[in-house]
Amino acid sequence: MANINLKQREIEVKVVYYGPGRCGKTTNLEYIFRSFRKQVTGEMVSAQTEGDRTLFFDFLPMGLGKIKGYDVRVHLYTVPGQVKYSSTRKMVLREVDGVVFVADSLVVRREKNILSLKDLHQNLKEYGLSITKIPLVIQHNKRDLGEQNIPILPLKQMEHDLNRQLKAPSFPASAVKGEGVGPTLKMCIKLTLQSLKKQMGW
Ligand SMILES: Nc1nc2c(ncn2[C@@H]2O[C@H](COP(=O)(O)OP(=O)(O)OP(=O)(O)O)[C@@H](O)[C@H]2O)c(=O)[nH]1
Ligand SMILES: [Mg+2]
Repeated sequence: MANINLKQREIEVKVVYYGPGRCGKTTNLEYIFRSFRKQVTGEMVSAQTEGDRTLFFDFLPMGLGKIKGYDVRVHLYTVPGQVKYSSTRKMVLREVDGVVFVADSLVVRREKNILSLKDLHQNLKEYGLSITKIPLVIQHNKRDLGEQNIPILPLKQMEHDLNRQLKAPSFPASAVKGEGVGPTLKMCIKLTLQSLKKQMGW
């Protein structure tokens, strides 16, 4: 449930970018930081990194203006995708309101995508949340690699692997080019706010 401050009339929702190591979560946030200047309300914080690997999390605050007199803020986070940071991933997911699952289109990452989605499912469950109920968007990232003749998974295959039961809204993307990043974020925010309104009885 979102963090609601009745006195100050502020609502804070948390959106987490989840997915296997190197799928492009941090790259999504970097693009959002550069491209949504109007909505971004502070610096992007990358808490502990090693090269381009996230060891803890990335954080980016955004403001969406007012809804029903409440100042609505969205906090974007990424988890560290590497398998060994399991407990940090779970911690970042605490009190999550919406999730973007970033899948890697590389053929060699097929199994990693599936395992990471299972890990998300399990971690949500441990917080009493359901992957079928939480606002969720799936992003099939790195589509640009196909143009360089690097083997990528057909979208149909990725949808079958990851989304045949969930049937979440999904977007092809290239986070390095910024393609599909905005639509992914906007859809996740839309679903998250819909769910918030429902919870608030609005
Ligand atoms: N070609 C291509 N490369 C990408 C894309 N998105 C990310 N990358 C590259 O993939 C590498 C990993 O990207 P990150 O954004 O750091 O991945 P991450 O998901 O944050 O990884 P962890 O922090 O380890 O979980 C970087 O070298 C990125 O430049 C994309 O859409 N296309
Ligand atoms: Mg990262």
